[in-house]
Amino acid sequence: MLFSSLTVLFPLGHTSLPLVINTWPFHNATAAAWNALQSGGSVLDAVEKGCARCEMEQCDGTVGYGGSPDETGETTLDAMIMNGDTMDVGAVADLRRIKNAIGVARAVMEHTEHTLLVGESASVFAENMGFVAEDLTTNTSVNIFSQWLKGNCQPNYRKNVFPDPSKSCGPYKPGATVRQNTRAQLVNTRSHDTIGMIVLDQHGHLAAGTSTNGLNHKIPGRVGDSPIVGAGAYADSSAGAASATGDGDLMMRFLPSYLAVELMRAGADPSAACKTAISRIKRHYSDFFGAIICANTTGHYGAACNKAPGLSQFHFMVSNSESDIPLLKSVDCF
Ligand code: SD4
Repeated sequence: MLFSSLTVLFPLGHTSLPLVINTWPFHNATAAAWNALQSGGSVLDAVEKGCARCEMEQCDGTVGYGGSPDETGETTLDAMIMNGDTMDVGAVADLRRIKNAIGVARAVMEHTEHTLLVGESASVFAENMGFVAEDLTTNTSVNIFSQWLKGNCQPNYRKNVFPDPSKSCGPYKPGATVRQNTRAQLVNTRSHDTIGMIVLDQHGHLAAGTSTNGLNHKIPGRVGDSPIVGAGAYADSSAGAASATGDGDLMMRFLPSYLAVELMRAGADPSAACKTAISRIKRHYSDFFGAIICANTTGHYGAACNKAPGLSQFHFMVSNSESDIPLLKSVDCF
C-alpha cells in the first residue's frame, strides 16, 4: 500500500541529483549510501558503505556471510566496485572467510594494478590488507546445507554426470543423463538476490558496485555475474551506469550492464536501455530470472525485469533530493 502511493508521487525516471539506486528493497543499504554522500563522501564511499551495510545485515540471506552455502556447505562471496570517472575496477570472486567483500573489492582497486582476485588467494590478499578472517558459516547456512543433503542434493547444478544429479548426491563422474530440473526450478526468487548499486553525485561522478553470496548449492568455484565488469555492473560518468541481478550464469553471457550503458550513451533513456538489455537475454532464455537498474548522467533512472516464475514485479530503492527517506519503487516485468 505504502509502496504504491510512493510510486504515484515519484514516478519512475524523475530527474534529480544526487542519486542512489539499488536492486531489491534493501532500504538500509540505500540510506547508508545516501548518508555517506550527504556527509561528504565520494560516490565510491557511498557504494562501498551501501553494499557493506547489506553484507553486515545479510540482506535476504543472499548478501554477505551465512547464506547460499555451496555443495560443501561453505559460503563464498563475490563483489565489485567501479569508478565511472577513471574506469578503475576492483573485484573479488569466490572470496572465502572474509565478511566485507565490497571492502576487499575496493582494496583490489586501490592497492593493486589488477581488476579481479579470486578464491583462496583473494582471501590471503584480504588478510594482508587487514581484513579479519572468520568463518562465514551460520546456523542458517548449516540448516540450508543439511536440508539439501537430506533431500538427495536437490536442486543441483550438475548435468550429464553419473550418478544422476537430479536424484543423487556426488561424487560425480562424466556420464550421460537426461536433465530433469529446469533452470527455473534451480534459480528463482528464493535462491538468490544481490545488491547492485549505482551512485551519482551532484557533480556527475558515477560509481557502481555489487555484493552477493551467489546461488544456493552452487558448485564450489562457481563465480556469478556480480564481480564481472559489464555483467554485474558498469559505470561510465560520460554515459551512465547499470547493475544487474538474477541468474548470473545466464546473464553474464550478455554483459547486460555494459549494453545498457552503451545504449544510454547512444541516447536511450534509462528505462528503454534496461528493457533492451533484458530483451537481449530473453531472446535466448525466455524464462530466465533477472532484472537490471539503469541511471544516466542527469539522474534519470529506470529498471526492467523478465517475467518469470516468481518474478512478476521487480522492487528497487531510490534516494534523491526529492525525499529524505529512501523510496521503494517497482516495475512490472515483461
Ligand atoms: C549470481 N547474480 O551470483 C547473482 C545472484 C543474484 O539475484 O543476483 N541474485 O548469479
